[in-house]
Order: sequence, then C-alpha cells, then structure tokens
Amino acid sequence: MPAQSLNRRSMLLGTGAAALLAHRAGAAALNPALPAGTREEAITVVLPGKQPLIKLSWRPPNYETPLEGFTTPLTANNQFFVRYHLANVPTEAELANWSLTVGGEAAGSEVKFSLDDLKGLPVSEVTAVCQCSGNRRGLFSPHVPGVQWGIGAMGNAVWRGVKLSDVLAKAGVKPGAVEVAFRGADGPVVEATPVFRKSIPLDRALDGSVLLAWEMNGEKLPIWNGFPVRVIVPGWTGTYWIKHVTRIDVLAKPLDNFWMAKAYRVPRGVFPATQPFVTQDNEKTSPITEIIVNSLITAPLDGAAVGAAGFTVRGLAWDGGQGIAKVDVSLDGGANWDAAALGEDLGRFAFRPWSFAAPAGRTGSLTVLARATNAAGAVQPAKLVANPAGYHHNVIAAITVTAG
Ligand SMILES: Nc1nc2c(c(=O)[nH]1)N[C@H]1C(S)=C(S)[C@@H](COP(=O)(O)O)O[C@H]1N2
Ligand SMILES: [Mo]
Repeated sequence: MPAQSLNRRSMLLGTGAAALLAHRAGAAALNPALPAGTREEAITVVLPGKQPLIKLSWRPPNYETPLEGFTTPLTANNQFFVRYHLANVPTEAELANWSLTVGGEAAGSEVKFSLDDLKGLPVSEVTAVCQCSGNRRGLFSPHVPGVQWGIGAMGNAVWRGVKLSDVLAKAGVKPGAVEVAFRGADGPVVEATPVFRKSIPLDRALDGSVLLAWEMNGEKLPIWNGFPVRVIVPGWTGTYWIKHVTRIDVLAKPLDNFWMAKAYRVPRGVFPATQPFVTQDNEKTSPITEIIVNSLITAPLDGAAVGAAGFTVRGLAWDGGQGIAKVDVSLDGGANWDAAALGEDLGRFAFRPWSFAAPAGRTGSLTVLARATNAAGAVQPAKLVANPAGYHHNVIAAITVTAG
C-alpha cells in the first residue's frame, strides 16, 4: 500500500497537559511506502512548540519528522522528532531548578553543577545526526515489534555545550573506571518499569567528542528534545543521547539493566562497528553503537509526475562519522548507477545533501534508487540485514516516478 493512500483522520485530542491539535496531512507529508498492515493510519499532530509531526504514540510521546522536514540538511528544532521510552516526561516548569550531579563509585568526588556552572566551562559545538536505532523499523518485512517508525526518527542539528570530559575532570575519574552512565529526569509511571539509564565506554566519555548540550541550532533545547541539557554522542544512535540529564555516574563495572543488557542490542559481528562497546558484549550480541551508512531521497516524492525534459533527484546521506564518500543514483531500478553531486559538508557526523540531474528523454515509470558509500567503503545493502529488534535499517530505498 503506498504511503499516500494510508488512511488519515483529523481529530482533536484532549490530554491533561496540553491540547494537541491533530492536523490533516498533505500527501507530501508521508513518503515511505510502509508495508501493508504496519501502520493503519498516519496522523500528524502539533505538539506545543512543534510543527506537525507524525504521531506514533502519545504515552510515551513518540513522533517522527515528516519527509518535508528533510529538505534542508539541518533539521529545524520545531520539526525534530521526539522519542521517549517512559510516559512520565518532565515539563519545563518542573525543570526550573534543574541541576546535574556527577559522581559514582569510580568518580573522585561528587560534584553538583547548575546550568551556569556548565556554561562557565569551555564551550564546544558539533553538527551531528541523532538517529533512533529503530528508525525505519516500520519498513522491516517481515514485521518486527516495537515503535513502527517510518523514515523520520532522525534529525541533524548544531549542538552546543561542554565536553563531558571537562565535566568529569571536575569530579575526577579513579583507576578502574569502565563506563559512564547517564539518567534523565523522565521516569516510569509504574514502579515496575526500569528507569531509562544508559552508559557509554569510558574511552568515549573521555575522548572529548561527547557533549552535554544546552543549545540546538542556536536556540535553547526544546523541552521535547532534552531541555535544559542533553547528552550528545556524535556518530552513535540516539539511545545514548540522554535528555534532561540529571545524573552522571562513573562506574567501576558495566551497567547492568534492561536498557543495556536486553534492549538496543544487535547480533554480534553482523554490523560494521569501528567503535565497539566491549564491556557490554556478550557471546551472542553487542550493544548497538554507531550509525551505519544510509541515505534518503527527499525529491521527487514517491509517485510524483516528473518532466520528460529532465528532473532533479535530491536527498541526504549520513553515517556514523567516517563521512560520506559518494552517493550513486539509479533511474532504472538498479541496472545503471551514476554519481550524484555532493553538497555542503557540515562535518563528518552531519547529513550530507546530494543532488542528481536526471537527463531529458526518459518517459514512463521510473524506479529511482539512491545508494550512499562512506569513507570506509561501507555501502548501503540491497537486502535487509534482519535482526530481532529492527535496528539499523539502511537498505537502498526506491521511489517510483512517472516521466512524461
Ligand atoms: N531522558 C531520555 N533521554 C532519551 C530517551 C528517553 O527515553 N529518555 N530516548 C533516547 C532515544 S532512544 C532517542 S532515539 C533519542 C531521541 O531524541 P529526540 O527525542 O530529541 O529526538 O533520545 C534518547 N534520549
Ligand atoms: Mo531511539
């Protein structure tokens, strides 16, 4: 079933916290052809402070960015996707007296930081893609359980904050430290649900690349995206990018909880990882780490009519920080490929725009594909790499256009 024919309905949702205005999406809002039965309907909803986003669930809030949010290489704050695991999400008012405590058994001391304390440390900036491990899970065939994301559980922004390594230096790191764990201000509604707490390897925490950011694209973080401060782990999937971070612990042994030991894991050795997370490996599985090479066609839209006089194929490509080496486009379902022109380089962790001028003279139905290759030679596969949790969907995607 093509996405354009997914049922949509317009409705008004009343919730305790906010009245959410549902929005009748234009056909352009939904490009991915989700397999039949994956998602019965796609409703776009206006959360406070956001443009219409595609609603996956309200409690916990899970909303994805529609395709039109990806026509620029930086994703607007008010179109940036929203992902939570736990339904008890904090309001801006509840975070007015926010502070961050850094400690743990392998920290030299426990130190409390206000936002002003953090802002007094040297400031750093990175442009980086935050992509949910389960982005495109809804495109898995056969289906896998979990939030049925389409293409929009990702976004690229300029993040500004301080280095985690500078913050950890204030508390001190003892010999024997192995991981650094984060937790946010959100929590479960029922006590039985494990709190969302995630860790990263000590070397990654100390290498200067991980930020505690209070600014996104030049503005304070939206509440939905982690106000007042969130963790930025450039190159790694969004699961480690803890929002509303309130506590950081330096650990002497690997973090053992549901979110590390059971969720966010992939079959061992199946996906390329230049930065493995060895303290969390077991015999069969590894924690998901870096984003694998991927691309998205943003124009034309799937099903569009294009001129026989030629048309331009546009999109984005990204990976976990090796950088995009090339994007090839096919107009004939993969028989022939030509190189697209790469656009502005916003940094190795960022979306890389690309475009391809399709020559005049083609008529009829065309199957258009894009295939990105990164600087390490990793290339998007033609066939899905099955894994039980539906992570790392980076299969070459196709759109169909009619030229004439
Ligand atoms: N506090 C908190 N931080 C969190 C999560 C969460 O549930 N709670 N989810 C993580 C996951 S899985 C993703 S993909 C990203 C999504 O970031 P966003 O909501 O800003 O788009 O946040 C991460 N940080
Ligand atoms: Mo995620």
